[in-house]
Amino acid sequence: MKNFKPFGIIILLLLLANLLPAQEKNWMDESKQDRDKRMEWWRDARFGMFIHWGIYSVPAGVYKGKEIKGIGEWIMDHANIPVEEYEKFAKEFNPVKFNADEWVQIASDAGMKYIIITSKHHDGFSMWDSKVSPYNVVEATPFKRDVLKELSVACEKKGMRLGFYYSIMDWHNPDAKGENFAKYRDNYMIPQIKELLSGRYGNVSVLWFDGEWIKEWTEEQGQALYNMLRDIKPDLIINNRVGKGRKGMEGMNKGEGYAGDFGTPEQKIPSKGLPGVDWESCMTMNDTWGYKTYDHDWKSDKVLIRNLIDIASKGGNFLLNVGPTSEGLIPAASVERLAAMGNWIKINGEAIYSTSASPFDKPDWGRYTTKPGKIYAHIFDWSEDKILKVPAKNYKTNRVYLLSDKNKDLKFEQDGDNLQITLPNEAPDSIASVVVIEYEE
Ligand code: FHN
Repeated sequence: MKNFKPFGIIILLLLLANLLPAQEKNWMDESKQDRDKRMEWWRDARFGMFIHWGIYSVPAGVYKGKEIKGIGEWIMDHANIPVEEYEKFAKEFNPVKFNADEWVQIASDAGMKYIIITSKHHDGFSMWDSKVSPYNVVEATPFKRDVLKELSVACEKKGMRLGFYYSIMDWHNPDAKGENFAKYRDNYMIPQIKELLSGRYGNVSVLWFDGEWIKEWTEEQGQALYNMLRDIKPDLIINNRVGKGRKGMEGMNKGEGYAGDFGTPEQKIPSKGLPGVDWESCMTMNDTWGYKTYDHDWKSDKVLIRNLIDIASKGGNFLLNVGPTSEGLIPAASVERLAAMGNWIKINGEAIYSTSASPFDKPDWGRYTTKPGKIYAHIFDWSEDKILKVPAKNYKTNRVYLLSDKNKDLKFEQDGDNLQITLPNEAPDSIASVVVIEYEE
């Protein structure tokens, strides 16, 4: 053993260790503390903008002169448009009025704290400069601009969080259906998602999957993808549609064995929220996600503002959709409504951001949200007797006031189990007026 070299043996062992399968980290086992830290900005944000934008904004709900029933971004399917025909919309996609700074400004003025945009919807068209496929906004359109890149730069400037929607289902790639699915997954979908997380698109905060219901996609694949993505970007937040988490339940993760960080009720607000899990209701402003020229069924300011309050009172986030036109504009009807929401939030945002679900049952006259030391009563219907009763039994109340008039105290007295607050004669806001009850913790 004259030539015994411990150094050589260590190298040999290291080489052997490399041949063994690496112990993969299961990010779903994360501690509550780590999870709370990662989810903090998202929970505080409460309000985000969903953007459905793609080449479906060119037909905008009309094909061969006929108005096609259903949501705009599904036109390829609903009108049975063959792939080669549908591809032609790319050649007509030239949204010269697109201005990422303007979009981010609209979201910011509305009080939204994050944006989720479709990077690739079910039609398979990529809205960024993807090297995986030429079927993308830079190579296949006269526009030739990287939409996601421009938006990421604009978001970074404004401190707006950005996330990408990605459809697992893909009507364009022939391998995405049937026995070649693994080829699509490994050589197309995953490389594309890696591009999105490469750093070129800034600090991507959320990946928002969809189209997971296809039979080729399983919960196991979803969990593997979830772990792979968190390996790449540990602070990433991923919705439950990365796996089969929305099937039969809106919750996921922790205990239930489903991948994903938050539930995604669509076009609805769960009547009691989803206690114990993070969740986000996504909703359209009219009846379509992708732009349709003839959909004028807009929700009113009142419905939208009250939806935001209702969701916050149940501990959820509101992801409100806009469907920009093929010129690159967010429809005026959406911009007006977002501005109205922003005006309400400018006064009452304190009762939305960083709040938790109501500590009390839902009252007839409105909703509650809460924060340490504060209860916010969002009054929809101003009572005729101008008395607000809050079941604040074991609270030591210090002060009560309206968010619209913070310096003026409102009278209150404890009456048995109820705190009775004397309201002014007129509601300061006909949609929702917020009364703050400050108490000693
Ligand atoms: O089919 C899609 C639809 O087009 C839209 O993108 C919504 C948004 O949540 N998700 C799907 C259906 O669940």
